[in-house]
Amino acid sequence: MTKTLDQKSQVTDASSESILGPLPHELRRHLYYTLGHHRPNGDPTYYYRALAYAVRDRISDQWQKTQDRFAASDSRRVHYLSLEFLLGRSLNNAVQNLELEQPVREALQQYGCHLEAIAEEELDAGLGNGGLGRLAACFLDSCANLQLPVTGYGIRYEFGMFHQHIENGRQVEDPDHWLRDGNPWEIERRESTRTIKMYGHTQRVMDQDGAMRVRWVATNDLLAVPFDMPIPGYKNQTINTLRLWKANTTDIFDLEEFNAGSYPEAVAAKNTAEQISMVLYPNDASENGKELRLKQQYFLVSASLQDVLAQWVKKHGEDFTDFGKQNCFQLNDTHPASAVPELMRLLLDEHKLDWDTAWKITSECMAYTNHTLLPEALERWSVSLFNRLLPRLLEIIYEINERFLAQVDELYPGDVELRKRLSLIEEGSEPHIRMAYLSIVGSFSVNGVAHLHTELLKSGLFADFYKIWPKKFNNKTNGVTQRRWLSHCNPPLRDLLNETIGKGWESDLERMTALVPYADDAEFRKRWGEVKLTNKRRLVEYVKKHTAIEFPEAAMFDVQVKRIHEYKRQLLNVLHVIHLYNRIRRGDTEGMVPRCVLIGGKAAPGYHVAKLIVKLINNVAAVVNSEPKTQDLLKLVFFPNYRVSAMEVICPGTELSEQISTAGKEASGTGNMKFMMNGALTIGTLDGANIEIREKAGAENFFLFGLDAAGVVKTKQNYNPNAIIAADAEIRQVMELLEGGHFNKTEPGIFDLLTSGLRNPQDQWLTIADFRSYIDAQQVAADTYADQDKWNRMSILNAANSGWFSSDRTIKQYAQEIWGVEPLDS
Ligand code: HBZ
Repeated sequence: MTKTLDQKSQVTDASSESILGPLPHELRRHLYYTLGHHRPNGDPTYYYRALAYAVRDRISDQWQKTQDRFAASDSRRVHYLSLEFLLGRSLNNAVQNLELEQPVREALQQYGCHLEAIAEEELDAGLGNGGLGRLAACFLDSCANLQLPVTGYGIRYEFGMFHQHIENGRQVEDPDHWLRDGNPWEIERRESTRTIKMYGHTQRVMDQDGAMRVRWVATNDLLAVPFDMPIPGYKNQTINTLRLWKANTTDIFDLEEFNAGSYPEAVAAKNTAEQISMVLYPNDASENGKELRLKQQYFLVSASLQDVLAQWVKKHGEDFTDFGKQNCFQLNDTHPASAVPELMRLLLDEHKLDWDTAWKITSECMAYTNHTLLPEALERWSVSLFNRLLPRLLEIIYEINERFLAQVDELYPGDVELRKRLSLIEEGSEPHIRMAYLSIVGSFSVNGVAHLHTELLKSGLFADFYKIWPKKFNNKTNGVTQRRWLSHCNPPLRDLLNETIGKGWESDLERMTALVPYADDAEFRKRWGEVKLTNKRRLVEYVKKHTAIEFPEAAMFDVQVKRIHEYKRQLLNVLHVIHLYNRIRRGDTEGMVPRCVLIGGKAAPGYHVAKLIVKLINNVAAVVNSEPKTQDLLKLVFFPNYRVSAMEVICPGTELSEQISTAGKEASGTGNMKFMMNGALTIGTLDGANIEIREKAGAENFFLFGLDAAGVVKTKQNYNPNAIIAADAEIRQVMELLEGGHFNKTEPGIFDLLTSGLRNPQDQWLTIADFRSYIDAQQVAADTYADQDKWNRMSILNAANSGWFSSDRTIKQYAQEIWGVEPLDS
């Protein structure tokens, strides 16, 4: 029966001191009184929302306690600044981490609902593009798991990553209004609102203490309102915080306008301010230089730094002696790089420190992570834009640059070329600020995200800086959280692991090595295969629901899901599918292993070639899937609207993971790690973290192909794709099908841009150079698959050796080697 709220004795789970009733009661209460839904009609969205509130309530006490613990401690604190946090769904993660699965299932029973169906109602929090944003989310999870005092700071975009649907084979974007029905996971904290300045100009004035100080005046101000989201640790009573800022006007009523009778105009101004947190920029590998994007970056940075400083002042007053030792800001790529001049500004202009003191503090607490070597992704902001929007910051950047170049002069007197190369300002008709350089100069740590990537940074892109400050540079190979990416998304495998090696792997993935001996156990290999089959069946249903294509379950499930980009070479994958199709057509099917190829991912809306690749995949799929001869031998689908929650179904059912980027281009990759944990084998190049995956799994358990990074550089000097095509009959036939219009009979010429790119000696991605080697490696994979027992053995060894790729390991390294923070036990 319904119990009263203050019957403490009836609390059944985590929050023993709280005033909460039993979960079934709380679910009903939220359904009736929070949502006003007194006559449940079976609409699952209401159950989802009521359940989310009930679960959030259970988080609340522990959340407060964790924050109190952080505030009371003198430990160094970390602030992870990122323009993106690709969280996905929160409900199941919270239910599992808080050990609420049983009570939740029971509570839902009263309405005849299943947790799985209700969880499907939650919209993904898609506040990120891809790897970089998802990494930030995995990191927060691991920080909470390890009880580290780390807060995430980001933007509460009203519209997250666009939704993708396919029309006539082409990508169409739809807005992602994920907040439409409210967000039960957030709590607004109006009391911590901050004011952000933009535009205006600077003045030099004599302060009361006789010092000359700069004032940034005549600014256009706006407000940053924080919304906190809980980040629950795994069964450890720790709840960390992700603080997301929403932009607002300082005052709805601009008094002057109001008094002049322009009430509507005054209210309309609200729009301009709110635009700043309106939408996530959907580019994952290029900068577009838009003013609104710079506003977003500065908005996040200024609000977050002010927040941290306000908390500092509350505890220590205006004594900043230890601020740099007690705080660390981790910059997730250069997007929040204006944190360097902004912290300087706040310390100089607001807190009245002198330059040397302020600089010592700033460069003691900033750390920068680089995620790309691609030149088009390196951020540069035009000086004139910066000057207009953030005039005070530009002055500070100039001064940082002057002092830095003076240091360079001392080290390398008279080396004018070096001075030019290292300057934070790139000269030219339109001078630009090099944000990566600003980040390096302003930070005590610079890291890459996989071993190869860091080595390439040191020897290439940042070589001059590496020469000056070798100790600043370090590697932190990425990782992913095994809670979401194994335990929660793959219950059949979770159960088998628990039964076989015990439960500890969920917070210590290295324990997976206990599986190694089981690779030699025939009975276990069989069970391993059965688990995979269960997951494949789930994926079959999912694919059928979203594409109407039915994958035969006995086929090899071959998957490439990631953003669509030329360097990731989805095109190479398609060429291979065309090759298999061509073999089938000519009757060369002897010993052919049935294969289902799934490709998914979003193309940046302005990236024409990537969108054309999506179209090609869809067109090839249409032909392949309707050809009677391919029958159950070959299927291709483009999976629409790939996102975090889709990966949670795709990953467990995948057998072959495609990691086929041009060597030297993929900084790390993280999907590769999720697949490995779930027992997929990788076909891949020696790029990013693939190299480490192969080392850990053993070369014999990895399908390697293609040029390595050095080979790529060398091949480019004398690349002749046309000669390769001419000399290889199978490759030639693939090109003939493509160029003959076989996949675009009603739309002649539409793929010419792609085929001429493949044939171009200047093709940066060397697709044709790696094609033969790829075909051969795919054949080895197929031959291996034909021996299921052997395949299962290799699959077990991949999962068993995936411990290194837990983000817990990555975060321990950040904590020890960069941040200098220790766990704060509950
Ligand atoms: O970061 C990715 C890398 O491509 C991938 O190799 C790596 O594993 C991952 C995590 O370290 N980079 C991105 O995802 N980058 C972006 O999404 C991006 C977003 C906005 C930009 C530029 C890049 O303006």
